[in-house]
Formats: sequence, structure tokens, C-alpha cells
Amino acid sequence: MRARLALRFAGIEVSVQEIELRNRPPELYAVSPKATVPVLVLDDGTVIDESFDIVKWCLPISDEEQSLIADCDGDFKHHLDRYKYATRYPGANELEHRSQGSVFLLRLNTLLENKAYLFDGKSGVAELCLAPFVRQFRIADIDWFDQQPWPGLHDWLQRFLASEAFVAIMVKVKS
Ligand SMILES: N[C@@H](CCC(=O)N[C@@H](CS)C(=O)NCC(=O)O)C(=O)O
Repeated sequence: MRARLALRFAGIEVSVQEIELRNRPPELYAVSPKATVPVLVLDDGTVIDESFDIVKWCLPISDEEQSLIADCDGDFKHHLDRYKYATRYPGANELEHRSQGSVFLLRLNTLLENKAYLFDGKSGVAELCLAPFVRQFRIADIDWFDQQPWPGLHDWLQRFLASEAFVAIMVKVKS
């Protein structure tokens, strides 16, 4: 999602090849042996196979944004995975991880207290990097998430989900 959003925001046209993770094609291993998605292959053959590296290749990012995104990809993502997929992590306490992950969400809500977007008053790179993960956290238990006292965050997420860019990148590409 991040990579597609960043490419779209930067106005860079790509040809998209969907991958079935259960049945990864040899072409994927040939360009990136770790075979995770997304992978961006440039016209000169350069391979960028980390979503955040793709974002950085597409768009300028301030130190402030970079630091918030790093916290999202580190601590918050750790708790999100263990909350959402607790059964895949033996010994993980789902509710404990929900509560730990909420610390980051509260921080976002505070940043959004008097403004519509995280930085600079306009939707930017922080939105497209963070919102897909906040959406995942919400999906794990929508009723619970919507009941939390995070009005700024709820409003920010709903605006992201309704945005033209998000709706456009969620369309499944025919293979
Ligand atoms: N750090 C990577 C993570 C990418 C990732 O985990 N992608 C998932 C699909 S959204 C995947 O390819 N999973 C298969 C696997 O990890 O083998 C990035 O953001 O580019």
C-alpha cells in the first residue's frame, strides 16, 4: 500500500504485477531473493525491495517524518503483528500488545489534536506510511478501536480511507 501510494503521489507510472505469496514466481526470486513484496524494478535494472526505500526514492521526507515512521515500523509494528496475529506468536498476549500498540496511537492522536494532518497541515508522506498500519490495527477489533477516546485519529483515518488515492490503490490489478 505504501509503495503504491508513494508512486501515485509522485506521479510515477509503473506496471504492476500482483504476486500470489503462496505461489511466488521465479521472476520474483530472480530480482529479489528474499521474495517479499513490494519490489520495484527500475528501467535501468535497479531493484528496490523494501517498501520504505521505495517511498524514499519517490518522495522527500523530513527528519521529523522519518523519526515517526521509524517508530511505527519498529515498536508499533511489533505490537500490531502480535495483537493481530497472536496465534502465530506462541506466548504472545494479545491484549498486552494491543495496550502497548495504543501508546503509539495515543501519540498520533495528540499530534492530530488541533490539525487535520500529522505534519505541515497537508496530507503527506507520514500519512501514506502510517495510515495503512493504523487501518490494520483497527481491523483487528473495529468496535474496540472506534470506542477509544482518539477523535483526531479516528477522523484522520476515516479521511484517509475515503481518499481518492487510497480507493484507487486498493483496486486489485488483474494478472
Ligand atoms: N519490510 C518489508 C516487509 C514486506 C512484507 O512483509 N510483505 C509481505 C506482504 S505485505 C510479504 O511479502 N510477506 C511474505 C514473506 O514475508 O515471506 C517491506 O515493507 O518492504
